[in-house]
Amino acid sequence: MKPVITAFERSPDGGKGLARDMRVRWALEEVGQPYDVRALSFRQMKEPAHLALHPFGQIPTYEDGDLALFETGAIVFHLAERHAGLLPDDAIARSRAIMWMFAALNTVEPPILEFANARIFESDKPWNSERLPLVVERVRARLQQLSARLGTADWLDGAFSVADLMMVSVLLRLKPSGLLGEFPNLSAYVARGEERPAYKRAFVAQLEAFNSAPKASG
Ligand code: GTB
Repeated sequence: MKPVITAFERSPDGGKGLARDMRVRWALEEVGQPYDVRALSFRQMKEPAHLALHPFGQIPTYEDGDLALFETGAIVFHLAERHAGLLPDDAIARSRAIMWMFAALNTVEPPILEFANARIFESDKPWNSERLPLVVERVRARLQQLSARLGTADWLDGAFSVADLMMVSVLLRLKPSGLLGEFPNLSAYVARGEERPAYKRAFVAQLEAFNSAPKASG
């Protein structure tokens, strides 16, 4: 039996691969694990059957036999532990890769999410024009630090790992804003991630799902 993940029936990003099922798809592709997708409408995400799997009524989830997981970081970490290819063999390098995966989720992503929320949900608020520059500065500061650490390296810590999968996924959310373009080494880093065959397969799969979904979703 193949593992099953959940995803938006029709992602609000229009198939740009920004919803978090993309991170799980990418990890599954990197380790060569075939999977099935259960597509959910917004209504289905809040129904008891899905809430039993995901207490917050969100995607993605991951089911494999007796195991059911929610939280993208936990799912991707689980895949990286169970399969070869996403974590170094050396125990110390492995801990560092896990550290970077947490850094992506806990240190780099929060200001990026705040920025996305400010642009999407707060653009009509009278205080937005004062707040937005502060939020942008917080993102820029994090990018500056990350850019300085990455330097001229291809990946965060040696070979490509789950750390890069997560960090590239987090940074991709910034692509339309132009902020990433201020840091050429980060732009090139993200492009390297997008060039990976596993990323491309995952991207095509989510785009095909978007294109074949019914236009109106309940
Ligand atoms: N911490 C959880 C995790 O990492 O798994 C967060 C999961 C989450 O935010 N899921 C979102 C969701 O289910 C989809 S990915 N939202 C519906 C809800 O909460 O009711 C976040 C997302 C959504 C849309 C875009 N986009 O359109 O660009 C990008 C990212």
